[in-house]
Amino acid sequence: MGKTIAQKIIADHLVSGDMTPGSEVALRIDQTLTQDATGTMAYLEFETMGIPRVKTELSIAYVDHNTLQCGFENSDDHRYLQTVAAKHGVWFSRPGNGICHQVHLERFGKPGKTLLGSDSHTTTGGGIGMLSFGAGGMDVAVAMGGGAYYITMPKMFKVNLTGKLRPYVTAKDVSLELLRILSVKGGVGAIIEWGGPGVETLSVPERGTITNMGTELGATTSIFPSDHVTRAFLAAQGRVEDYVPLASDPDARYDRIIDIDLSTLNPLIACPHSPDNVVEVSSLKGQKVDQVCVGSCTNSSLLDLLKVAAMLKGKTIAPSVSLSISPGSRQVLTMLSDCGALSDILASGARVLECACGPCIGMGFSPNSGGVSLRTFNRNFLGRSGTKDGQVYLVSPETAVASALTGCITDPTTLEAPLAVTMPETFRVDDSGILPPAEPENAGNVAVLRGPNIKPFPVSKPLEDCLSAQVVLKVGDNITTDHIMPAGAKILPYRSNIPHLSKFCFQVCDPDFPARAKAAGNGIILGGSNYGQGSSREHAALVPMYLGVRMVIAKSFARIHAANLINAGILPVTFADPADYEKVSQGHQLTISHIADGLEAGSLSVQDADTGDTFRANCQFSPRQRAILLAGGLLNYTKEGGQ
Ligand code: MIC
Ligand code: SF4
Repeated sequence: MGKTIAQKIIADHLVSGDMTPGSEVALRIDQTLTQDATGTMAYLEFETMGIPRVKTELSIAYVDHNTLQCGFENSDDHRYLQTVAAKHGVWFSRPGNGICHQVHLERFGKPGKTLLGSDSHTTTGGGIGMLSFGAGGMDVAVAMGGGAYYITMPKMFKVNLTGKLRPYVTAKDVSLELLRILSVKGGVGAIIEWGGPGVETLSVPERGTITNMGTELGATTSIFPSDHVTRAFLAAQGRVEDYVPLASDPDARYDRIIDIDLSTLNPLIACPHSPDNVVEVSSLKGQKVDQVCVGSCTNSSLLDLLKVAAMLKGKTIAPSVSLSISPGSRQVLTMLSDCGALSDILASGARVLECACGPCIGMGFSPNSGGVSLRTFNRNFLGRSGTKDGQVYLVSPETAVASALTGCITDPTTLEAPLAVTMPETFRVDDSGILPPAEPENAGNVAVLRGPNIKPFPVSKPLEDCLSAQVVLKVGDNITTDHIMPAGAKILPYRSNIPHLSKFCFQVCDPDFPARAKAAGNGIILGGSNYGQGSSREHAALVPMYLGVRMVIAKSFARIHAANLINAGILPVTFADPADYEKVSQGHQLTISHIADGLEAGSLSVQDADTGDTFRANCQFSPRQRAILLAGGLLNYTKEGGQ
C-alpha cells in the first residue's frame, strides 16, 4: 500500500514501534529548537541528564518571547541560554533576530527531516516539508541527548486544495476555513497533509501560515509536499542543497479527505475567544476597531509584510486605531527597509515593534479596556492579550490593514486597488544574529551563567498504589494552557522560577486555586473535553505538580499537554462514562486504589467519598508511559535508567 508524506518520514525515522494508528512509535529527531520561555526549563532538564554535547544534526535556542527586559529576570535568562547553548553544542539566535518559527523556516528547515521544538507552533516547519512537532521541554531535552520522541501513531487526514485564492483572500483564511470545518478539537490524533493542484499556488511562507495554525486544530502536525515551490524558496535562501522532493504515493490512504476550492473562499475572522469561532469578515462589517496587530509566527513573513506595506502606501491609519507591526525576522525587517516598504509602513502611522512574539503573548501592546483588537495571530484565548476583557479577533494581514485604515472591520475584497506583490528571487542572507556553539575542545571553558531567577525545578514523587485526594478544581471544555498557566509580560519572566509562577496558576478561572491546592496537599482536577489545548508549555503541568496535583480526570486531553502531565508524573485519565463528570463536584474527596494493576488493565476505579458512588476512569497508556508515571515523571524514570 502507498504511503502518505508523513508515513514516509516516520518510516525513515522509526526507532521502535508499529505504525498502526493508535500504537506508540518512537522517532529519531534530526533537529530541535527551543524558545526562551520554555527553553530555560528545557536546558535545566538537559543539564541534569549529564550529556556533554547534543547529539542531533542541529539544535538551536531562540530568544523571541521574553524580550521585554523590565528587570534582571529576562536578561539573566538570555545570558543563561546563550552560555548553556554554547557549552552543549547548541546554536543561539540572539534576541531581535526573529521569531523562532519564521527564522527556522528561512535558515534551517529541511524537507524530509524531523524537528522537535519546545513550542506548539513548531509545526510551521511542515510548510517546508519537515515533520515537525511541538512538545514539552523535557521531551526536547531528551531528543537533544539523542533519545527518541514518542508519539501515538496518528491517523492521516488530507486536505485537497483546488483552484486559486482570489486577491485579498489569503492562506490565513484557508486556516480559518479549516478551523470552521473541524473546530479546535477536530485534528486531535491526526496529521493533516495538504495536497491537490491548489498546493502549487501557495508559496512556502503561505504554507507555513497554514501548518502553523494546524496546531489550533489540535492536530499532531501538518505537512505540505516538497515541490518546485519549496526548491525555489530554498534557492532564494541560498540553501538549494537542502532540497529534496517529497510527495505522497498515488495510492496512499487517508482516514478523511476534506476538499477546499481556494477560489470560493472569502476573508474570514475568528471571534473572541476561540480560534474556531469563525465567521465571514463581511458579516461583522462596520464594527469599530481599537487596535490592530500584524505579526506573530503565523503572519510575519516578508510576503505578508510587503502586502501590508503596499496596502498602507500613501495612506494614514484611522485616528482611533493603534496599529503595530512586528516583522518575523531581521531578514524580513532588513529587506523591508532595503526596498523602501518600511518607510511606507512608518508613514502610515503604524508602530513598528521588535522582531519577536510581542503582543501575541501579551508582551506589551495589550488592548484598552474592553477594546476590540484585530490580530493576525493564531490564538485569541481569554486574557492572553494581557487585557482580561479585551476582544481579540484573528484575521489575515489584508483584513487587518483594511480595518486599520477605515477604523472598523472591513472586508479587504471590497477594496478597489489591486494588490500586486512578488516574492524576491533571492533573500538577503545575514546570519550574524545566530551564534555557533563552542567547539567541542573549548566547551569545557564555557561558564554557564545563572541569575537568581533560576530556581531548581520541582521533582514529583513516585505514584503510590492508593491515592486519596480532593477535587481542588472543576473546569469545563476546551481549557487552554493559557488558563492553566497564564503568560504575559508580568508572569513570563518567571518561567524558570516555578515557586513564583505557581501564584498565578488558573488565575483566569479561579484566583484562589493555588492556595486551595497547596492546602489540600494531594489534589485532583476535573476537566471537560480537550483539556490543555494550546501551548506546549510544560509549566502547565510542572506548576500544578508543584501545587500537589496528582491526577487530572477529563473527558479528553490535548496531545502535548497529556504528554507533559505524564512527564511531570501527573496521571491524565478520562471518564469512562462522560456523564460521570456531572456527578463529581469541586471539594469531593476521591480515592483510587490498586493503581498499578489499574494502569496495567487500562481502567481505574474511582470512589467518591461524598456521594458514595464509584466510577471508572480510562488510562490506556503504553508500557513506557506507565513506567514514567509509576516513577513519578520522566526525570525520575530517566535517572532510574529508563529510555
Ligand atoms: C504560545 O503561543 O502560547 C507560546 C507562548 O508560544 C507557547 C509556548 C510557551 O508557552 O512558552 C506555545 O505555543 O507552545
Ligand atoms: Fe510566539 Fe505567538 Fe508564535 Fe507563540 S504563537 S511562538 S507567542 S508568535
